[in-house]
Amino acid sequence: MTSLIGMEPNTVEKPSVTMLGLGAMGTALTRAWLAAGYPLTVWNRTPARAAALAPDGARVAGNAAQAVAASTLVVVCLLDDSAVDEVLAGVDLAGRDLVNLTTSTPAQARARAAWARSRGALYLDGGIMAVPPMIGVPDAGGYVFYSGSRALYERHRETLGVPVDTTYVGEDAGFAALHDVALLSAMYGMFAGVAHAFALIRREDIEPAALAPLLADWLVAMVPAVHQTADQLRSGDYTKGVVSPLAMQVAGTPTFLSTAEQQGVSPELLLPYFDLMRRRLAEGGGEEDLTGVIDLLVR
Ligand code: FVH
Repeated sequence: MTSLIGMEPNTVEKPSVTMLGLGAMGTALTRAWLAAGYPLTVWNRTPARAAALAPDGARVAGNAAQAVAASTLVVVCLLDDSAVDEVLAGVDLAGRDLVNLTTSTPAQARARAAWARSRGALYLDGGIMAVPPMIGVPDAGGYVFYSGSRALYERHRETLGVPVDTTYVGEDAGFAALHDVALLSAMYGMFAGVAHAFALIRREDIEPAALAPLLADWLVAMVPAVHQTADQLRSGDYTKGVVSPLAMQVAGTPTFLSTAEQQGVSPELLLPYFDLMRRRLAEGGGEEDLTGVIDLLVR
């Protein structure tokens, strides 16, 4: 007979979760909770997506109101804010802990928090920093920004952390969305630079696969500069620790533009940033880092 000495039977009941929205992300989240033994009630506009989860143990609700009634913790992961409006219109949210993982703007998140409060629900907004294959994979590096009710976050922290890590960024319900969009905006800026770099070699006898690791290593080497930017913004001294002054960098911009022209590549991704660099130089920021550009962006 197998000895149970030293083994804790898994007697702690896991809290039940209601999931509204079973697209790629909602399904991945649901599967991770089911795999960890959480009782799940699910609903989706297209019923087949909910039915597909029943064999794995999900209880399929007939409509959104029934799903919401099934658990205190209600997680919403829909396409956009107007889908949230449609799905939750007329649904009784009193006493529910509403966690909205639908991508939204900070203003939409704040309005949704007030809307939830007016219906007697606590509200937490989430910004997902992961793609579906990263969900349920502990070392994949994904996480969700949460903001809004700290009490709600603390109450469900363990459950919310099952599919993917969590990072709480404050009581302001708009902060999760703001952090989400800030990081993704930086990502798009980086992808724009990567697109320009590949375009430069496109017609040459250089394998993209040969450039890729050089590009990746260079970007990784440059990334720590964000800490110096933050330090300069905090102190207000944009010349602190400068290695490559703005004047020198602006002097180099014709080389980038001429190279683009010679390679038959449009400079349209670089020009807006170069224009801002020149404007800051004209204002007297020649000895500074690139940090002054930020002040030109903030209207
Ligand atoms: N997938 C990703 O890579 C990103 C990663 C970062 C975070 N996003 C955001 O997550 C939200 C959901 O994204 P998703 O990937 O699950 O999106 P879809 O697979 O397109 O599923 C959309 C679900 O929303 C339902 N839906 C859409 N409109 C309505 C509506 N008017 N009424 C009711 N439900 C609606 C849709 O239902 P159905 O088409 O299956 O009937 C899906 O359940 C999103 O905010 C991303 O920005 C994902």
